[in-house]
Parts: sequence; structure tokens; C-alpha cells
Amino acid sequence: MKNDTPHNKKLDQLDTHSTSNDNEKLTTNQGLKINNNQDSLKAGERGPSLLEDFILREKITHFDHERIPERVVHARGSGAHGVFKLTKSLAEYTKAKFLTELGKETPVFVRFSTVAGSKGSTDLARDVRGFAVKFYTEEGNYDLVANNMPVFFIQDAIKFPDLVHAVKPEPDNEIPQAASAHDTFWDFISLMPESMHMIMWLMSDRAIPRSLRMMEGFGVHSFKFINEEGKVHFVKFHFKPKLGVHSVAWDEAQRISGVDPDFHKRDLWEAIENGDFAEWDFGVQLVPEENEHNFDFDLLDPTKIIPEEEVPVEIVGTLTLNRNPDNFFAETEQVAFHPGHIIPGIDFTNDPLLQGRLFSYTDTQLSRLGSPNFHEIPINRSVNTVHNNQRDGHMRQQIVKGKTSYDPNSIGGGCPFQAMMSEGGFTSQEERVSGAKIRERSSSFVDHYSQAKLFYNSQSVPEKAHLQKALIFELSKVTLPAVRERVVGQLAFIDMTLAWRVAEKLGVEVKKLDWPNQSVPADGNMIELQSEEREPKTRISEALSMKNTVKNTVRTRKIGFIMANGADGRAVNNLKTKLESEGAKVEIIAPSLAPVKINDGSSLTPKHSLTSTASVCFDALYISAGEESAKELMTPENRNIVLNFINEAYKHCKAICFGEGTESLYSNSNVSAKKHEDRGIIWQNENSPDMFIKAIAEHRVWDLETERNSQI
Ligand code: HDE
Repeated sequence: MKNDTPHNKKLDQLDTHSTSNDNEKLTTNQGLKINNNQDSLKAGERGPSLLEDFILREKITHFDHERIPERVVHARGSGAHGVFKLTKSLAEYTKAKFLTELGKETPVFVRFSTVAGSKGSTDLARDVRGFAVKFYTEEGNYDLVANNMPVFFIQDAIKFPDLVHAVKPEPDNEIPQAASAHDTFWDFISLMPESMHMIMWLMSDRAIPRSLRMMEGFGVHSFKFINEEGKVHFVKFHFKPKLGVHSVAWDEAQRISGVDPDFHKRDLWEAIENGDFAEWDFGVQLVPEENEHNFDFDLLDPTKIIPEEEVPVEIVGTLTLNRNPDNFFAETEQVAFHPGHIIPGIDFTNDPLLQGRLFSYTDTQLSRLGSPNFHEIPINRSVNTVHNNQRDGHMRQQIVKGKTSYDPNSIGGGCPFQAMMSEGGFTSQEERVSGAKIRERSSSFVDHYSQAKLFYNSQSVPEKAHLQKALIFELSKVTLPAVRERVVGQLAFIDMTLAWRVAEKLGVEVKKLDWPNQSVPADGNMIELQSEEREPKTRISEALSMKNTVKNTVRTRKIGFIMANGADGRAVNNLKTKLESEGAKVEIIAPSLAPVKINDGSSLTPKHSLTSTASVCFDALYISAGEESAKELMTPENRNIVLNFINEAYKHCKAICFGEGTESLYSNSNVSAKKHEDRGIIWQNENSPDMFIKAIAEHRVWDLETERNSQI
């Protein structure tokens, strides 16, 4: 898919090396045509290579320098191009043009990422996901560098290096990769009560999304909108996926990490290639400046959300990802985001985490991309032309003409000129600031548990169970009993049952106020507030539970059709057609990759063999009708693999449809042990396509998980 946006046209003009056609000849970087790319220059057929071989040297030297440092966090990423369309004007609140001109389309590049792992780590790590959006607006690039969780671990940027050092592999042995389940992370967390709200999110299934296309995006900090009259509103940004917010089970995540560690990257890529463009509603929560102090938390505190029940999210636009990058390195790797890339109508708040980020992002690009000219890399260029007096530096691309590179000047006719506000010149909000120079936290930041409670209390029963299990898994990997005990002590401030359940599995006691001295902040206030156990104003927020997400579509869901020779063509094709008409993707899994002969004499081509994929790669299974097919699937060679497919899907609460003649598969699998009606298990008949589709749309029957698992 090619998009003919101004940005892409601009990229194409710059692109002198990329596309190949039949007449193109291999050249050196100097444009010299190469006659032999197979042999180096030698002194005689069996002689040593010659230093003179500039073709060999150029090729190898370039190769030797192919790697650049990976991002210090968010190293593993997947990117895509797209468009943002404004569906409701925000002119009352901001003068940012891309948010005021109804129907306006702005090109974007989005990069999703995991945080802790290296560039080559698994997609399915339990982790926060980055959701960074670069809007190429006519007023300059605007970057919304967001995450899939609306809060953060820490309240002040000065702790960021500590947080990251704690979660990254430990410095002595570089273990573990892309995992928070280890001593140093939990040691840090156990001493950091402000992290507990974020820990609730991280231990929830939000940390293991089914797809990058099925997760939310949050700007986290409060930002400011400023309108033409200079009126200010606080604003929180939201992206809500049209397909709903869905996750996999932790057991699945671990399996997928082995079977297909690129699961999310592949899913996004394939969906876009198939024309199933990923879409989000873009929304804002707005608070007039004068209402800043109307909440029971501080709007500047990044460990807090504004509950949607208190300030609803107003949907104002659609984000669509519709084009895969042409080159991973040039685009996804070299894209450089920065929360400080803003445009008129948007401004920062004094959130101390945001303030620190404003320094960090340019600084990190200097070591990662190696030059202050990183804005000239095609993916980072703004759509409007850059004019300023900056010059030189490594890898400068722009050839600026003329004598002057200073301002003011008369020799260059005074160019380039400053822009007045009416011409789009950026001005910061005239905010009155006063105060003593201090290193202290505002007392409005000290309540660390109310919103952690709000999150936990808002979860459904299965979500709570998953969260408990995640904590048990993570803390069981911690080798120091004192650390486990301290974390349990923290949980006790959120929910006593949660603390007890986790404590029991860890073999520790629940001790509520067991604080080592170093964790008590200088103002000493924290302990008092902890024991007070405050209740948040909002006690339950429906928006925080994935139970209440979109569950009315099977679009892009992957359904595995397991079959062998002799499958019933009519039954298979009826169900396939019906599922595909609803937008689901059917993939055939067979004992081998040879075409499967179906009973009407025709054949179907499998995409996978039983051994080249696994149950965890699918959202639902159909065990194809046909006795002969079932018989082949139950031969000693296939039997255990096929039953494992079914048992895993059952355990992971997926929908399974059994075709006629597959009773032997049913009765030999764990499914047959079910004692009650299970709305995810369907026998094929006239009504079954609709029932199957309804069950798949539900994503998983999580509420039947205990029952399904207790039968295994
Ligand atoms: Fe980042 N963060 N961050 N971060 N962050 C980076 O910038 C940093 C924070 C986020 O796909 C780095 O170019 C500090 C919150 C995303 O390229 C670095 C602090 C949120 C990405 C950096 C934070 C984010 C980054 C590493 C605390 C959610 C990936 C490479 C003050 C709102 C962007 C880079 C991409 C990347 C610093 C906290 C989101 C080092 C100092 C909160 C999505 O500059």
C-alpha cells in the first residue's frame, strides 16, 4: 500500500538509492559499476587478497558499521505509517491546526515498543508497550510519545535511570532478558510506594496484549491546550482501539515467546498487508485551568489517572495505520520521538516526570543516531521546510546556500525571519511561576494507594485472578525473602485478600508497615497516609476493566482449521465463507503442507503443518468435519499434537467448533470432561456459525477459566 501524502512524496524525492529495477547495475557507493561481486582481488588464483581491493574494503567497512546503539529503553519496536483524521473540531480549546480543521488528514508514523528487552527480545514479554505517534503537521512535527498504560512507575524524572537499571538485566550476569521477574526490579519496587498503581497495571493482562492493534494508548501526563484567545485547558490524551482491548493469558504469552517471538510485529505487518488497517479513536479529557484543584489527586502527578467517570473522554478523531514501512532500519529504527516536539496550541505542564523527559529525548538521539542532524533523516523530517542558522555537524544533508548563518543579519537580507504569533510563531503559555529553589515533592503527590485500589477494585473476577497469579509468578522468581515480604506489605495497602493470596504462595507473612528507614521520604508524610487507607472518590471505574471492552467483532481474528484428507468440503467451506465474510482470517493446519484432498474431489492448501505452528497462535479452532479426516488426525503420528492443539485452546478459554465425525477427537481431549454448558464449545450444525462467531467475538470465555482448568 502506497500513500500519496505530501510526506511520502517528499520521502520519494529524497530516495535516490532504494528501489531496484531490471536495468539497475550494482555499483559502489561512488556510483562505479561493479563487474564481479563474487571474488575479491587476489595475487594469483590461490594468492592473498590485495589491499588495493577498494570494492572489497568499501563493502566490508560498511558492513562493519551497520549497527547503531539500540534505544536504552524501548529497544524493540514495530512501526507503521498512517493518517490521523479529525472528526470533531477542538477549536474551542486549542489552536493546533490539525485539531481544529474538521475532516483534516494529517500523516503519521507510529512506533510501538516493549520497554525492558533488547532489540531482539520477544514481543510477548510482560511489559509496558510504547505507543509513540509522530504527526507530520503543517505547523511542524508533533510527537505524542505515549504508552499503553495511563500512569507511570515514578513521579520524578530523577528516578528514571534507577527504575530502568532495576528492570534491565542485572549488571553482573546480564540475566534475565525482557523480564521484570527478578531481584533488582522488585527490590526497587518494594521501596517505591509510588509505583504501586503502575504495578497493578503491569501485573494485569494489559501487559500482555493480544495484538498491538488491540491496545489503548495514553499520553500519561497532563498537557495543556491553549486556544486563540489564550484560554488554557489541561488535557489527557487517549487512543481507543476499534477492535477493543484484548490480551492473551500468561501461559499463552510464554508459549508464544518460543513459537513466534515476533508475534506482535508479524500481526501488525500482516494486518496492514491484508488491508485490515489498524484503527483507534482518538480522545481527550479536558479540564479548564481554573478547575485544576478540583480532584482528590494532583493533575501534575503522572501516577494518577483522571477517572473517565469524573471527566469523560471526548472522541475527536481517528488514527489509522495503513502502510508498512519499506525499510525497518530507515524508518522504525531511525525514527526519533520527543515529547518536546510540540506545536502552537499545545504546551507542557509542570509534571516533574514530563519536565525531565523534555531533556532526555534529544540527548539520547545524539548517542543513538550519532549526530545533531538526526532531524534530516527522511522519517524525522517535517513536511514544511526547515529554515534556520544551524549548520555543519556529522552527516549534514542540507546544502544551504548563501553567506549568512546568523541572526540578525543584513547580508542575507535578514533571512530567515522570526514568525509572529499570527503567522504560527510558537509562544509558550505565559504562566506565572514563583517559589523557592527546593528539592522536594509536593505534598499533593503522597497518596500512592487510592488509585491502585481503584484499579484493582474495578477488575472483573478473572482479571483479579490473573493479576494475583502474575504477582505470584514474578515474586516467586525473587530470591530474597525480605524483598518478597516488602512487596506483600505494599499490596496490603491495596487489598488485604490480594496480599494474603500472594503471601500464601510465597511463604511469607503479611506485614503491613514493615518499612526500612531509607524508603521513608524526607517529609515523613507517607507512613501516615498509608495507614489512613484512603478511599478514592471514584470507587470503581468501568473503563479500567477489559471485561467492558468491544466484543462485537471477529475482524482479523485468526481461526485455525485443523484438517486432513477426506475433510467434508461443504461443511468446511460453509464455515470458512461465513467467518471470512465477518472479516476473520481462516488458516488451514494439516499433517503436512501437501494440499488436503477434500471429499468433493477438490483440494485446499494448508498454510501450516501441525508441527510448524501451535494452538497459541490462533484465536479459535475448528476441527473440520469428516470421519476420514478425523481418523487421520488420530493416527499415532498426529494424535498427541492434535489433542494438544485442542487442549491448549480449551485451557486458554478459546472458542472451539467440532465438525460432524470428530467425536473421537472430542472425547479424547480435555474438552469432554466439561460438566456444564460451555458457550465456547460448539458442535457444527445450522446455527453453529453464528454461535461460533459470537464466541470468538467475546475473545475468551475468561469467566469459565477456573472450571475449564480444574477439569484438566
Ligand atoms: Fe520515555 N524514553 N522516558 N517514557 N519513551 C525513551 O528515548 C525517558 C516515559 C516512551 O518508539 C528514550 O528515543 C525518561 C513515559 C516511548 O522511539 C529516552 C522518562 C512515557 C519511547 C526516554 C521517560 C514514555 C520512549 C529511549 C522519565 C509514556 C519509545 C530512546 C522522565 C508517556 C519511543 C528514545 C520510540 C523512549 C526517556 C518516561 C514513553 C531515553 C527520562 C512516562 C513510547 O529518551
